Amino acid sequence: QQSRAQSVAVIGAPFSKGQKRRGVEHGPKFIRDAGLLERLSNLDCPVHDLGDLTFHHPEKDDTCMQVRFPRTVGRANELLAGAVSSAVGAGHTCVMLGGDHSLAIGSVEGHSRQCPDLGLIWVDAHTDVNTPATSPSGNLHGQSVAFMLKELQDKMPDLPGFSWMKPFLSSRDLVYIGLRDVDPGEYYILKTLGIQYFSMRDIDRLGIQRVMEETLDHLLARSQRPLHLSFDIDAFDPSLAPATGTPVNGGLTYREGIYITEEIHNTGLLSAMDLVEVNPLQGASRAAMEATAALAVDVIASSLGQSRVGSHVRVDEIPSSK
Ligand code: 4U7
Ligand code: MN
Ligand code: MN
Ligand code: MN
Repeated sequence: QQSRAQSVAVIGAPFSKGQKRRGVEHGPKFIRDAGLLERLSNLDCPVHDLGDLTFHHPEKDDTCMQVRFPRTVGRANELLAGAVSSAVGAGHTCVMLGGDHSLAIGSVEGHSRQCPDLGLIWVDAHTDVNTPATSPSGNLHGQSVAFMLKELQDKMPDLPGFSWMKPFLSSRDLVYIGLRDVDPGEYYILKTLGIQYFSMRDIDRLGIQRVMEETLDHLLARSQRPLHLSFDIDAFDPSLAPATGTPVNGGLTYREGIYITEEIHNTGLLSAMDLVEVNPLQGASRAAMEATAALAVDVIASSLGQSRVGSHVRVDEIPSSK
């Protein structure tokens, strides 16, 4: 196990215009209220809370090629990309609290400005690789990866709000884990680009240990490189993470989710991460909401080194009771 006392920067992104349900903009406050900073203070690294970004929503933002709120989402991601780039440039491991998953566009783009060779691990029930033309919903949180991939460049229209960026990631630099709801157009893209993925069925067959071995082997076998983890809370089973906008049955167990993040931490290469799609207003009860937020805190803490056997907190002796 690696142990480097890298500093951590937390950036809140209270934003919801990549999808239709209200509430996901309260994610950052909700995850902080569940004790995130206190938990991270137990790890052996300094933590800087950079607060929440303030997004300015244009007054008029008409749908363009079926895409909803292109200018609002584009500009929000431009702002986020700058913030993530500065945090990583300053030497921090950057933690972005969403907000909906369209925010990964800015988070990963900003990270890649500092680390052009990064590898991306996308933990999600969904592939989020629809293009505007394949999207069944028009929601940008289901299209984030399509904006990143160089191989899809000629399938992407020039949308208002997105002129600040261009595709920066190759399909071989991406691995999906947890898939179980993939649209027809997305499946075609997955197959034709040969993207590495592990669906819930693959996890059933191989076990999570083998899945992580193959994931890290795929991204790191040729050379060590910075990793970006984009974790959509809906990767977990809805019984564990009910407070989210697009739950899908048959998701990750608690132990599978935490094993994924422990293995990523143990590479010593995690350089930025996202925790997105926590929507407190989608929880059926207060308890459901709080369980989802507590799970998000566990995912982040575990990605940053919290260990199930407690080896991240040091004790030097057994206190004497004599
Ligand atoms: B999330 C969907 F059609 N594929 O494109 C779409 F099923 O960030 C869902 O993973 C996308 O939560 C879910 O709208 C986006 C739909
Ligand atoms: Mn460690
Ligand atoms: Mn997602
Ligand atoms: Mn999802």
